[in-house]
Amino acid sequence: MKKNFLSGLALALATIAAPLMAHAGSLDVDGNFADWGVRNNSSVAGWTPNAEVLFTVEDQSNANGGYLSPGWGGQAYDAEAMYLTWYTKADGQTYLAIGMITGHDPATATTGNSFGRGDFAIDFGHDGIWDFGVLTADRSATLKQGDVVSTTNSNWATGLWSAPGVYDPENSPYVTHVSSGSDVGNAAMAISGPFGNMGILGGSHWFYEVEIPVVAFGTHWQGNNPSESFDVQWTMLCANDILILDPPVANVAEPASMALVLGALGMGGLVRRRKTKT
Ligand SMILES: [Ca+2]
Ligand SMILES: [Ca+2]
Ligand SMILES: [Ca+2]
Ligand SMILES: [Ca+2]
Repeated sequence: MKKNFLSGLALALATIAAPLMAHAGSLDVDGNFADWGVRNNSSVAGWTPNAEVLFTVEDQSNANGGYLSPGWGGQAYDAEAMYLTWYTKADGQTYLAIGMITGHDPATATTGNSFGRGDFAIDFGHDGIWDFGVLTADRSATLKQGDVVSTTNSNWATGLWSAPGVYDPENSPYVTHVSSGSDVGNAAMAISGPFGNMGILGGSHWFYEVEIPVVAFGTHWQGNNPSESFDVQWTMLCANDILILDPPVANVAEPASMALVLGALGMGGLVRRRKTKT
């Protein structure tokens, strides 16, 4: 009897765990995107990740005079694709994972007419205020690569453009890298070496892979799922090209899945009880 109940409970727990993990199996932060389902196989389909991953693709090239929006630079400044998922690990901690592919060499120095890599920016609540930065490079004596930094917009440097095609660094609204703010956590981060065969437009590409413990987001993230909508942005220090991913919270499958699972669990309990009677 007791054994039957325990094996039934284990089965039910496995059923509950399955949809959470299926929504987003945990990833290896190793700079390799195979675990996201992305492939560099010289096809358009290669950009498309596993079904549960939210993503945006904006692959451009040196065509159109290298115009990217809001600036220029062709493949060398092309922000190409962003991927997003979140998952809860066995230790109960939930993580937000970001993947990003760009034609911008992470080793690009900021000097003269060249501009280095920027930070990931997160705006919870869609209010135009960038609440967190995830640093892709050391920005000060205390704010280092991998730090999650609580910010307001005044903590951010901005790019060269005030609007698409309008060179006006004094009035740029496009945030690029964190200059100051409060260190509130540590993300795991890996940046790949160069690779080819991504999509059909050619060029070299690099992959950024980031995993952020959501406890760093404080009240902006409660439990296993985000408690409000948010944007994730990445660009380089000139903001020649900008990727923004806006994951609609309505897309989050967990509440519906959990309802189904809990329903199934209830039914499982009924079946178990009937079996016990007979
Ligand atoms: Ca990986
Ligand atoms: Ca490209
Ligand atoms: Ca682009
Ligand atoms: Ca905000």
